[in-house]
Amino acid sequence: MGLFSKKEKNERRDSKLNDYFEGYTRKTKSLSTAITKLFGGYTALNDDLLEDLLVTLIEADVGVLTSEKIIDDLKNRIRDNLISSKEAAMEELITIMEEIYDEKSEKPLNLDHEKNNLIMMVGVNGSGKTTTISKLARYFMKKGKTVGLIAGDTFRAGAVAQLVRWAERLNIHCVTGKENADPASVMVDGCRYYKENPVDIIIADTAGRLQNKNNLMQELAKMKRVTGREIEGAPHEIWLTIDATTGQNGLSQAELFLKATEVTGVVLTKMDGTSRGGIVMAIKDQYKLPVRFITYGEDLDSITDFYLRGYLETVVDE
Ligand SMILES: Nc1nc2c(ncn2[C@@H]2O[C@H](COP(=O)(O)OP(=O)(O)OP(=O)(O)O)[C@@H](O)[C@H]2O)c(=O)[nH]1
Ligand SMILES: [Mg+2]
Repeated sequence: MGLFSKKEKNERRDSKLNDYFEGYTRKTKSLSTAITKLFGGYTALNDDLLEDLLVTLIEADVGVLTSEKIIDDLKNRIRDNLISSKEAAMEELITIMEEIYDEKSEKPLNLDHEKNNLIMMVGVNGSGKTTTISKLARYFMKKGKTVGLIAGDTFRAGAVAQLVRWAERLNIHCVTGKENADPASVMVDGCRYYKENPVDIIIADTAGRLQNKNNLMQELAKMKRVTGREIEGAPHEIWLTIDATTGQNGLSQAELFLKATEVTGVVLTKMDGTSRGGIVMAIKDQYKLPVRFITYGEDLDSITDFYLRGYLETVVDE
C-alpha cells in the first residue's frame, strides 16, 4: 500500500522530486517499509500500533523527543475524533511531520547578492565538508554560476591539497595558504582575491578539529569576523555538515559548532550509508535548522537540494 497514487506521484515528479527518486530514495526505503509494514500488520488503529510507530520513528533516528511529540500529536487527533482509520492516521503522520518541519517559515538562501556570495562550511572532521564543497561547486556551476574556493582548513595535513585537487578537476580557482597558517589570514587572502576576481559563489573550507574546543570557537568566530570585514555581509551562509550515518551521536558532536558559530543551515551527508533518514526531523525540531542539501555518494553529482515533500514521500511511501 502506498500513500500516494501512481498518478499523483507522476504529477508531482518535478525535477526536484526526480532527484530524490533517482538518487537517494532507492537507499532510504527501510523507514518507509517499516512504517508501511507496521500499518499493514494491524487490523485497527489502536494503542499498540501507536507504540510500535513510536519505536519505529526512534529507530529511524527521528530522536526520542521529536518522536514522542509526533505520536502525542497523533494521539490527540485520534482522541478528538479527527481520525479513525489506519489510512487516515498514516496521512496525518505526514501532516504532523510537515507541521513540525515547518518549511514555510524558512528564510530563503542569502545568496542573491550581485557577486561573491560566501558560504562557509563547518563540521566535525570526517563529516564530509571538503567533499560536499566540491559537490556544491559542481551543483552551482550546473546552474550557470561561477564558483571559487578558499582552502581554510590549514590544520589537517593534506587538507589543502585535497581541496586543490577538486578545484583542478572542476577547473575553478582555489585560494590557499600554507599548512598551519592562520586560517583567518587565508580567509582574508581569499576574500581579497575574489574582490579582484569576482565569482558568483565562494565556498570556504574550514578545519573539523582543533587542539581544543576553545580554540575552535575562537577560530571560527575570527574567520567569520575577518570575512565580514572584507566582503559586506559575509559569510552569507554558514553550513554545517552532519554525517547521517552517525545518527543522534553525530548530532551531539555537531552541537559544538552550533555554539561556536551562527550556523544557517545543514548539509546532511552520507545518506547512502543509512536507511534511517529520520534525522532530518530531529535536526529541524531540536536545532531549528533547515536541511539545505543532502548528499548520497562519493561522486560529484551525489547531491540534491532538500525538499520536504519529496523526503516525506520516501519516508512513508512504498
Ligand atoms: N558514501 C559517502 N561517502 C561520503 C559522502 N560525503 C563524503 N563522503 C566520504 O567521507 C569521507 C570524509 O569526507 P571529507 O569531505 O574529507 O570530510 P571532512 O569533513 O572534510 O573531513 P576533515 O577534513 O578531516 O575535517 C571521505 O572518504 C568521503 O569520500 C557521501 O555522501 N556518501
Ligand atoms: Mg576536509
